[in-house]
Amino acid sequence: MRKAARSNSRGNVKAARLSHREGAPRTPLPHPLVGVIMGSKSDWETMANTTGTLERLGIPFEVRVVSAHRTPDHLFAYAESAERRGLEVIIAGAGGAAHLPGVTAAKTTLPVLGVPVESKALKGLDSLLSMVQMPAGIPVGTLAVGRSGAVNAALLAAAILANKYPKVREALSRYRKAQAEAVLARPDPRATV
Ligand code: RP5
Repeated sequence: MRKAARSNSRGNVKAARLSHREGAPRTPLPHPLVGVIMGSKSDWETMANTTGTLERLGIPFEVRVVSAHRTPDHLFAYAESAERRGLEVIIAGAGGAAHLPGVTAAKTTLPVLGVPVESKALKGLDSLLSMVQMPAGIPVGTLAVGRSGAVNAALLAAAILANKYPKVREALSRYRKAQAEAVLARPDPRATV
């Protein structure tokens, strides 16, 4: 599993053609601002794309396995204490009957972003619908299924934090600029280098 997470991280770097130095603020921000949670250790391969992107933007985060159905009391304690502990955004990844983001959102007023993890049985359609179809009153900002959603959850969290932290705004701008330059530098899709 650790090997998969490492190779995912490298994959992101390659895809966005970014280095840590290009994206991250020069002076680190203080305590964790983003809580990255997932329903199972088996979600880590996907969610490593979230933490890898946060790392490249220099955004401090914490990462935990917290299950809505296997450890519901722990989830309640986590969500209830999140704001008090200084978190400003929670990113929750889960698969199948993916109620983790919805239950988390019910227990905190912090913004909760949901990453639908691709499930074996239904390829993540179950995860997606479980998150995106929240009834009116408790929102979950649901991203795409799998790696795209995991990366974009980190970028959306950065956009939320950028309203308050100029360093994050700058890091996000650098990320976008490097991404655009990488595309413009290789206009021929047949090129191998
Ligand atoms: C969900 O069930 C998790 O988020 C995971 O995606 C899925 C399967 O979990 P495991 O059986 O692999 O632990 O709670």
